[in-house]
Amino acid sequence: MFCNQCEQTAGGTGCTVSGVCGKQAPVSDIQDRIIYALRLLARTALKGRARGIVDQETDDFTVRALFSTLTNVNFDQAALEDIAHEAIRRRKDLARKLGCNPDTCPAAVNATFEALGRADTRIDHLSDDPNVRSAMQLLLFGLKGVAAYADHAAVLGQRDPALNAFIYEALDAGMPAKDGAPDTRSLEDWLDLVLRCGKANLRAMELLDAGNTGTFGDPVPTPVSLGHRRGKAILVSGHDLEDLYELLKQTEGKGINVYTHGEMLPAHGYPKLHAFSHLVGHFGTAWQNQRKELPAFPGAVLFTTNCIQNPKGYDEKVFTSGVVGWPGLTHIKGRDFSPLIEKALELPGFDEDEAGKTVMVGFGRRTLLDAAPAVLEAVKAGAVRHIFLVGGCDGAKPGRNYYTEFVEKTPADTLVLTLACGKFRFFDKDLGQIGPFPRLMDVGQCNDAYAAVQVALALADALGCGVNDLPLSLVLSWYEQKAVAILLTLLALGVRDIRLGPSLPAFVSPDILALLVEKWGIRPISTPDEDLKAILG
Ligand code: SF4
Ligand code: SF3
Repeated sequence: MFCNQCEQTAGGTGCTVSGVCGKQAPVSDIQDRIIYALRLLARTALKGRARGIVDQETDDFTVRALFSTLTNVNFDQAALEDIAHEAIRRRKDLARKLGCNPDTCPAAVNATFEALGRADTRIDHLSDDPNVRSAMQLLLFGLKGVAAYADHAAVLGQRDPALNAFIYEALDAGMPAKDGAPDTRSLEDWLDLVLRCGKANLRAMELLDAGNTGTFGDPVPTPVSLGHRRGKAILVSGHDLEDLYELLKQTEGKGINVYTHGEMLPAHGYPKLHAFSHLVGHFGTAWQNQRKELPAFPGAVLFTTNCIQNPKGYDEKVFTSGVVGWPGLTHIKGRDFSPLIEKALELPGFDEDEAGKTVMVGFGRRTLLDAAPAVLEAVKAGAVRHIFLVGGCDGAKPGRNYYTEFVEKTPADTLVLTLACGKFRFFDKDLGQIGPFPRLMDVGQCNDAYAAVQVALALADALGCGVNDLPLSLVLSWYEQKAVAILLTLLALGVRDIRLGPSLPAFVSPDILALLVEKWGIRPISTPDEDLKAILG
């Protein structure tokens, strides 16, 4: 195996024996085969599109399949093999629709599971040129992030065939050879695709924003209890609001309280979800603490998306849904949560109420855009000196205390917007207020980077300046491939001077890094004091 797609990759270069995340070599290899099968499928799908054949089910399958290879999503070899077989089957079906024999025509050759196994699909073998290889990996990993958001959006009925066409184009570009001919793309061509991937991600996040707000309402500032209530309990982790909604409906009147975990915290801010009186609070912190925190949860647990870790020791109460998989766990199909509900009723639940702290969520796109004129006034009057966006993924490696310390040290005349699971380092801190605004505002999940972008664009518009001229600094933490996609979006929008940590991606070559520094002013985080001084002067 070789996998270097996330921030905790072994030795800062690549996992080769087994993944630091717990991914074993056979699972890594089958994920490589899936990517290769999707590249083949993409080529056939593009041929179909050129003839006006657009197959929405295959579009949906492709993003779901890509999502299944994202870090901490699916560790179940059998489930992944099914996905590879489905990619082969779908390619053959498309070839048939193109009017050719799927066993011989160029639109379907190599269409067997064994042929996939014979192909050299390792990501580190993509090119002999380290810079091209780096750009190809930036593209593939960014694409996985796009696929995750596109999958969530599709679940909520939001799709854009042009987005799927780009996903096919980018997958197809990564084929070792184009129908036998060597690839002639230059590094510039690859970098162009990389930036287009950033734009595609903006579209995917826009679709997801429309899906989430259109289905569950615009988030509004909402207090969330970190305590618990006496009674049976279910904990819901991941990003899939539709799963949470269906579960809330199915648990209504059953005497079960539902708690959010990890990236599900912002769900409380959505009116249609908040309306369920048995959605009572939030339990635990970020994904990397689940093995310490989940054993103490006295109910059943559902993972709707990343990040799942080995649930050894408490696996009998853990369930998966959507693209998530762990061998041996019960996987919920068709959103029938009966097995999860039965398990929750069997388990003891909490035996007493505990008030706990309260945190605020719900500073989503609409709320922030409505507040933008007042924020501008506060900036002009000098009450708000600077706005920081401190967000991104959390992770297990040391060095992430930087973000806690950074937020703690931000001066009292600055605002801190945050999003994604990196916020669990500081989400329960009381930073006080500036006028009507809490100094710390939770914008939402990682995909709500879309909201932050919209607010920044609106502020720049109102001030008649560019986003880079705003008193706004981005201090980001990355871990998995959705963060790669968001970073590419910011680069595609021309956002400069992003601080990135806790370490730089292993798949960025020194030359590409030099380009990122020269053209976008990207810099690694240093210390909170030094960075704050550099930003605020
Ligand atoms: Fe290693 Fe990360 Fe790949 Fe897991 S996802 S195998 S930790 S690089
Ligand atoms: Fe976190 Fe896994 Fe990235 Fe949506 S839950 S952000 S790491």
